[in-house]
Amino acid sequence: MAKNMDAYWMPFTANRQFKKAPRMLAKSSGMHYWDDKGREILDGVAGLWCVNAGHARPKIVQAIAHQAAQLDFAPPFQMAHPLAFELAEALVKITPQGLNKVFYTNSGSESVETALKIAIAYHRVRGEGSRTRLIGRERGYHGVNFGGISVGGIVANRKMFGTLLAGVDHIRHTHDPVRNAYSIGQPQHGAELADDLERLVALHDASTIAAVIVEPVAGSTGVLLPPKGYLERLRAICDKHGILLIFDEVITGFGRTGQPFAAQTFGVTPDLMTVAKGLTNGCVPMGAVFATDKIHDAFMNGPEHLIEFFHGYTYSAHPLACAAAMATLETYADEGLLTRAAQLEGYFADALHSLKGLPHVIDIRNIGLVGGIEMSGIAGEPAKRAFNVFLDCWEQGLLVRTTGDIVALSPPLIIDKPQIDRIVDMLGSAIKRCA
Ligand code: PXG
Repeated sequence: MAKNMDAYWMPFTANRQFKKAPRMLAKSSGMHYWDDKGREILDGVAGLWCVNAGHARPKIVQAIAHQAAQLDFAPPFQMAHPLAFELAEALVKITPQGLNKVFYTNSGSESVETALKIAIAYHRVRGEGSRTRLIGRERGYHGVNFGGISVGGIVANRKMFGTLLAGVDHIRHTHDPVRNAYSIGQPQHGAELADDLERLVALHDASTIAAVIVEPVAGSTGVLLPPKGYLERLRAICDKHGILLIFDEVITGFGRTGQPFAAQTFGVTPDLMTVAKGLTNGCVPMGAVFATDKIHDAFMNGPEHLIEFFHGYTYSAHPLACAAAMATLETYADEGLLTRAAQLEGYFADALHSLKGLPHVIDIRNIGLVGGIEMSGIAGEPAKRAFNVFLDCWEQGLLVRTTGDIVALSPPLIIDKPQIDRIVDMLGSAIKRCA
């Protein structure tokens, strides 16, 4: 236990509650954490949707240690190191067709800011500088920086922070429990919600709109799946109006939905794609934006000695992150992890949906190795019921995530069937106890 807990102001945390009853992690390996008292905790959320290959994987650990001794830092502006290029080549082998260019960042939030800036600048370099408007979606989560919370649609993340970016609008979210509750995989109803983009085109005119950003599966807001046909329709409307489509795959990237990327699972290819988390198995902070050749090439004009895109971070393509990402991709390939969620999807879905009928459970949603269990809230105390379930799971030795009154599951992709059963058993008994 830390001696003094005053100085650390914790992110996205109920600080006072935490400091009264701390939950401290001390060690991790494979599917498990251990707390500071030596208790084993089964990881139901891959840390925070990121440790897709499980914890402390040898190749990754060794790669980071080796790299730290070999080349600790390399300035990324007007300089480089070979691993940055090798990693980009390795990445574009698994990205959806056409997304062949990689811009490195250090987090999902930075990937989002980067993608939004690329979109606006792209239209400008090709002579359509009037396209500056950004469209997000209600309930969307795109990180915590100003661009991301502007296109995002989670009210608690927005309301405290003033007027945000100008020129942003939102299409409607796709959550429709009346028609779609307890869907297994993609819900049947709601493709027509994509037409909401036509409403915004009618209001603002396409000539003012740069891009639309959505999560293929909305994660942070509580696991909302795209209705069948929805993403296809969004793609078609973007094409019709010359609007770029950005998929935020920070959560869905690197195998979560059964293919390397959700774009492949759903058969819809965006123009820009943001990733982070599973890129390095969560071991070193790193994010990236994937862009089409067409977008990248539009910037490659003007005098050759001039910088084409005035954007980047001191730690873009950090050697330790590149080493971790290379070893992560190798581990994914060695063990077939980027498609393993597709094999386990049926078993995971059955296990999860067995919780139907438990007290206060009002919906269960799933795809690949992502699950959401929605509960009705305690009257006048939103988010309390799910938080109680979270605490009960922790006491039993299971880590889950909650948002509002929704419990989210996203275990490491190395999970086996008995571990799926254990997660669902512990979660079920927590739900009953918290009824
Ligand atoms: N986009 C998406 C879709 C995300 O899920 C980010 C961007 C931002 O990434 P960084 O690396 O800047 O945090 C995320 C992050 C949760 C939860 O409980 C999810 C995230 C972060 C914190 C909590 O669901 N996702």
